[in-house]
Amino acid sequence: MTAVSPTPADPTRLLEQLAQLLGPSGMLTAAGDMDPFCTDWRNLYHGRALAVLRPADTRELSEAVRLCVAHGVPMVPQGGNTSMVGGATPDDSGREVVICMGRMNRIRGIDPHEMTMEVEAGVPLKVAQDAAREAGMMLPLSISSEGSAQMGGVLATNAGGNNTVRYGNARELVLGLEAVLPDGEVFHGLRRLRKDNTGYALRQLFVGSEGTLGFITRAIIQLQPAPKEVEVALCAVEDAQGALALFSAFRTLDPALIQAFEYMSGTGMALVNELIAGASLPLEQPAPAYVLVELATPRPGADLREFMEGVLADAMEKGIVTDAVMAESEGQRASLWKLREEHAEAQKRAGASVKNDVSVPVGRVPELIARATRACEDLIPGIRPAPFGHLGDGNIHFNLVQPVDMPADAFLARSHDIMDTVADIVRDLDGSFSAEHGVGQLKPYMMTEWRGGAELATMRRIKAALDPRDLMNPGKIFPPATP
Ligand code: 2HG
Ligand code: ZN
Repeated sequence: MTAVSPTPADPTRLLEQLAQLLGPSGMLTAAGDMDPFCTDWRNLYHGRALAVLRPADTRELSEAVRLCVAHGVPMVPQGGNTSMVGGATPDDSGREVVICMGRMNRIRGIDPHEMTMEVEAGVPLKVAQDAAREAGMMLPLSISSEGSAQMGGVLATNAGGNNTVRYGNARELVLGLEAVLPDGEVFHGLRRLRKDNTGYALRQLFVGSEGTLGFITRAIIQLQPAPKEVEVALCAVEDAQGALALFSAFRTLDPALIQAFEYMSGTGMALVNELIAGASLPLEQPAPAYVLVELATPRPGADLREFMEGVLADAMEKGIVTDAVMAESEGQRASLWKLREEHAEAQKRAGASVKNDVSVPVGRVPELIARATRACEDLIPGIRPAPFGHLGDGNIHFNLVQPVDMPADAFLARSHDIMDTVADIVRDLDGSFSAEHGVGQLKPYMMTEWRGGAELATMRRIKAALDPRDLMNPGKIFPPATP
């Protein structure tokens, strides 16, 4: 890859051209206005930008990219700015432009026969979900940040979330894509075909590329039938072994009914109870760990409740589940989900925390949790392991909250020790160091060790072929190349 020339000697000309192209509502240059776009959700990264661009459509975006390339100015794509790994935050050089997709926010159509939705990149996930629901269908992707996260970012990061266990990651939902390439050319792949075996599936290159190969601008999403029956239960278990046994009990009987299977530690749940208004545990006693299970079917009259009750009764008899509550109404379902969805927010309020978004083969989750808990407690006495997440996918957010009596800075100074400690165990269990949050600017240093050799070399060759001057979201995914 050729290094980018430093800041254009004088960016004034570029800024004039961009202002002319995008108009007053399409560009911000005052530091105060740009601040929210230069800081990530976790408050880990504080960058600076030359400008924040807000194109209104694909043509404007394509033109803006051509101008930036002509001036050698790096571009950072940004959707809802909910990245957990600083993937959408500029560096602190002040020479990058942030390009936000928020004005490209139309749902362009829903087809009930194909069960597809065509969305622009800036549509918030929640808005897309609601539109699918109003049309009698479901967009089967659900993440804690869905109110802010936008479809373009969800796809660019191959988001996972709560429904992956049944419907797959964002990648599995995409039939077609339109993207603006790093040179400004438009990639027209907005096809809506189930079958299209015509060479490389290029759309999949952009999914999970974290904005390093261009901007996703539009997509065709496969929807699913709306569930007619839904049952949600919160179960108390002794440990992750119990949670896994419960997962197997449901899976053996009918895997197609499991819409979500989420694990939560007692520590994490206690933080939610304490720090989130309106959240309260509906069980008599706090437990060492919990499972939230959601079953759903589009078939009316399927006796889902009876099925759930049967599995839970059997699990209680075997001592796998020690207590359980099933939601009786949509309101109660939402209350149970709140206990799970607010984990990230509660941990943010509890002080400094270190996140490990890891995955292992599902049968190894109990070992992961037991070993990583011990190792982290040995490393920093008083540390509060609060693992939770998508047990059904083997994806655990092995998060650690600072000890109560340790200053946040001192704790964060140990972040890499903690991440390395967890990573060693994950590697030993044949897992991944980033299950669903991506690599961003937080974890490129792990790529060489985990994805080195031919794998990283191939990624670099693809990147260099599409973006030879490394102008698209530089510093994300890739560690600096060693000479
Ligand atoms: C979730 O599952 C998100 O709620 C956030 O992926 C996880 O805060 C986290 O580590
Ligand atoms: Zn998650």
